[in-house]
Amino acid sequence: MIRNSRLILVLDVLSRDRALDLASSLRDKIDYVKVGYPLILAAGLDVVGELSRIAPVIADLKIADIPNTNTLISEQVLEAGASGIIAHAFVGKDSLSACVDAAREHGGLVFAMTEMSHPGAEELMAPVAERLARMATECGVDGVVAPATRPERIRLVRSIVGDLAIISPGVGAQGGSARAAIEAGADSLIVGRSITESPNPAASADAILREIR
Ligand code: NUP
Repeated sequence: MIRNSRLILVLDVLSRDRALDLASSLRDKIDYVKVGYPLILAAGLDVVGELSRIAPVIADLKIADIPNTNTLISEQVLEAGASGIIAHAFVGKDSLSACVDAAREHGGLVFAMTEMSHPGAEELMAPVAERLARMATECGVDGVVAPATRPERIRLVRSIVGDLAIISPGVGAQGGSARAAIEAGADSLIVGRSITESPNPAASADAILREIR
């Protein structure tokens, strides 16, 4: 269970060695690392297994396909060593449930995307985010992803998902405040560039941890 965890380190870097170095040097400050297409495409799926020996891995492939394809994608990353996966909710209950089923078979967690953190998400995702959060809850996900760039939306999502985990990207590089996101109801912050592109990643991670503790 992710609740009470606080920092998920985003490894959107294109080098396996850099990813492993960052994870190793920050392992005492973080609860999970999150990898997505940039690192997996650049370094190969094996990087998931390598990282999982340092910290639990959330695979952020924003899985969004028909149920059968969602099952195949989920199985690939879970078998490679991921402890959690992120899937889009907008594709529907059957597709999201396929990810939940695959995760259950592998002892992994599923986080559903409700509303993304970038400005463009306000156009089409925000108007349906409450429905997506409700549907995700009905599918039995472990948590949802909600935007630290819009804390009021985290508060709204919290009122819908009850005790499920809320993990929030958008802190720092995208303009969101770590403290505001936690105060609005986020359990964990997903943070990348403001740590990984800092001249002193450890100090930047510490600064975020101080802000939320
Ligand atoms: O809504 C979302 N916003 C977002 O930034 C959902 C995501 N999964 N992400 C991811 O979080 C994004 O793809 C990136 O990997 C990370 C944020 O990184 P950064 O802005 O802290 O560098």
